[in-house]
Amino acid sequence: MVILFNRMAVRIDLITLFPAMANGFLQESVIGRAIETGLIQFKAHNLRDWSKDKHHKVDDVPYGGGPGMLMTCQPLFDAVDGLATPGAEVIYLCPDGEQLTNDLARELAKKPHLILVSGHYEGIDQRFRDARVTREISVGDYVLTNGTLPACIVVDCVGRQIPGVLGEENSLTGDSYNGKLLAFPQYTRPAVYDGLEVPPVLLGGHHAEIEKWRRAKQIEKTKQRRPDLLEDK
Ligand code: 4H7
Repeated sequence: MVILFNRMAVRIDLITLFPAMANGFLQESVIGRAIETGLIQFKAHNLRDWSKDKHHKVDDVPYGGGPGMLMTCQPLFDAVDGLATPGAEVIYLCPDGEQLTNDLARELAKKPHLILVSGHYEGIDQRFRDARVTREISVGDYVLTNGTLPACIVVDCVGRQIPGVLGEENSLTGDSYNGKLLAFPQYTRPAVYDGLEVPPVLLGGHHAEIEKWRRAKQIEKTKQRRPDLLEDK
């Protein structure tokens, strides 16, 4: 095993106000196993641990007014400067970032060190974004109360691209989007459940016919749901 996946483990640090949320999510499933075996070197850190304020404060009111609070510079700069290694990519999860895709996840899986920064309140001081953040990523066009779930989504999506993380039963080859088509419908035993039948072509064992059927279903579904994927770019 060790010889097969002979590469440096990817190190991922997460800076958040809710480390328990990330640990709960990432301890489960195949990513949890990869962290346990050291294929992914993951640690969630509490931003408050870097606050020099006597009450461990990490937020303040925005200059110019407006609703809500912003995360202040000091804990963020100290956290990142304390954790960073020379090749580290510092990623801020925010609704206005570049959209996460499998292609982006594959690119990030090649980096030696990712530092994920989860925002809370109304966001963070722009000076930290300008001075330390190397990449801003969004997990989709919707708003969440904080960036910790988006950060977990990045760890999951990047983690499964790291050689050795997925077992055979969870291979990358069937991914939708890889071939720019949505997935075909799948069925398992029994052949009839409560009167509901499996398409007969799948029961015949005729592999060329099965391939043809699956491809047709993929195209049909992609036309219906994601016609944008069929436009050549
Ligand atoms: C940065 C700036 C990511 C992070 C603002 C984060 C969605 C995504 C956050 C905010 C996120 C995504 C704070 C703006 C809460 C809205 C009510 C945290 N939401 N928020 N405000 N799509 N929220 O990746």
